[in-house]
Amino acid sequence: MTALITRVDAWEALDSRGNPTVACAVEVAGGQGQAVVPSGASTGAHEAVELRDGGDRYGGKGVLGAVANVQTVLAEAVTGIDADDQHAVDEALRAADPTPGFGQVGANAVLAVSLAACLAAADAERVPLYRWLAAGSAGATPLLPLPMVNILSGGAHAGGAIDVQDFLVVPVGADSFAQAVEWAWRVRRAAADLMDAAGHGTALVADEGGLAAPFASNRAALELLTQAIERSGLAPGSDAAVAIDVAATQLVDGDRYALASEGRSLGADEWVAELADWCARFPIVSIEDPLGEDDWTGWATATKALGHVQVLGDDLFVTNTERLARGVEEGIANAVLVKPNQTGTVSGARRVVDLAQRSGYATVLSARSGETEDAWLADMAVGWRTGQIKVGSVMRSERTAKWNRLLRIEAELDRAGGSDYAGRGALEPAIRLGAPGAP
Ligand code: 2PG
Ligand code: MG
Repeated sequence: MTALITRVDAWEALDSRGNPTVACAVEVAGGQGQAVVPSGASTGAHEAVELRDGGDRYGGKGVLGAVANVQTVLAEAVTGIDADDQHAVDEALRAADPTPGFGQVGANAVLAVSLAACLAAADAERVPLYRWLAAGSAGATPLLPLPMVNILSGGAHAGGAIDVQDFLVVPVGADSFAQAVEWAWRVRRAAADLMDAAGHGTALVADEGGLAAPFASNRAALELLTQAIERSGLAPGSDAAVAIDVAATQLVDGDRYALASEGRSLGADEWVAELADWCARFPIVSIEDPLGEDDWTGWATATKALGHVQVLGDDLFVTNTERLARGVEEGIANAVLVKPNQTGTVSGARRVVDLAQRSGYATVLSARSGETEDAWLADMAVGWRTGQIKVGSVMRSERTAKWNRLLRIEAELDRAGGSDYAGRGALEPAIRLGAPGAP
């Protein structure tokens, strides 16, 4: 079948932080798709360009320019193209703006069209999006991802309450996605109880729905999360483990890393030694962005010292094949965070997943701190078999939209004969790769 693009429309919408963002609808022969793009706060310098208007409107964050670019140059570029061929759609978008990171028209404009076209193609084929996305790889069957769920927030998502940005629970011992969500919920509730008992407020939540408090130290937050796992009746490490996103680009202070909440500043080696000590004391299975986005030397040291756990590159790789290829070549990190808006097209994100999977790097598909009510990210994780997903907390509708979609997919597949859940196995490639003595 063909699904020729007949109409492209765009408008300015709001994301979960209340900032303007680009929304787009694409009509094809026999179907339609609509998408709203997310936006980060702890963004990497090497991400594709987010075009904002400046001026007074919405404090300079308006996206009417990006919307106009969709309505004119991008609509013209893709009209008449077969949306069944995502590569052709994304090539046309690229031809309309060949600058790096879509600097002219804005990657926010480009991603809105790329996603809406993908959704329209699936709609025209009358298949769920995850099946449509899986169809791109020979023999790929849907795989429910292991979730990483935000419990405590700091950094740019919580007014700097603490330095490390995300403290997450990973229900590694759960047998299904639904059980993993219930376990994460239990840990979240236990963490709130412990924080209430310690006199920290829990009514207000951070950008991704995480709890936030001015803990005495980053270690104190790790201690609380580990206690919350125990208090939930789960075994720390085997049932539920811990992941952190340091988002260390935000901590860079010259050639040092500043822990403002602890009043300390550490050199890269000292900082990596501290992280290794955390790994020895707490059931940590994954560390994202332990070093800054351009500190390749520090990253090499970190991979050697911490490579027995998942070492995950977000601001380092920015969903960019060239940067990931350099990481693979130099043995830096062992996993990649994939955020479609860091690269601008569905195909661009897919290429990064493919390169990672070919290279033995684990993949974690991720939402942004500024999210939308869309759920396509859930289908992408299942269809592309990313194995892991990070969406934020188990509350706030922009987060639950993704969890709820995954719960529905699992239930549907179970009714149809059985679902496949990545579970504990999702973390194993990274752990094997990084194990001392591994090739
Ligand atoms: C991250 C994301 C999501 P942001 O750093 O991984 O937690 O945050 O969207 O602000 O970059
Ligand atoms: Mg990150």
